[in-house]
Amino acid sequence: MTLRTKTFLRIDGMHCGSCAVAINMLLTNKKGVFKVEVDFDAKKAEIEYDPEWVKIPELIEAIEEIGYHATEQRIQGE
Ligand SMILES: [Cu+2]
Repeated sequence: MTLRTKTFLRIDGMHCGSCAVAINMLLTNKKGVFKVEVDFDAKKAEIEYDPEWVKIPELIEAIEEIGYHATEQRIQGE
């Protein structure tokens, strides 16, 4: 069975569009991540993933490892 969940991360420390591309590639290569959209202007990443395969703290750690700061944004009412 495949679960599909969507979450948003706030990402600090991006300087330009290629930072966003680097984060996008990093997350897209993770097992269990289906879709990533990183918005440099909004300092935000939208991630669709399977929580059975990958946990958000794991993704946050990977982002921190390449030098950015990420925090999960809980969607209100969900
Ligand atoms: Cu950059």
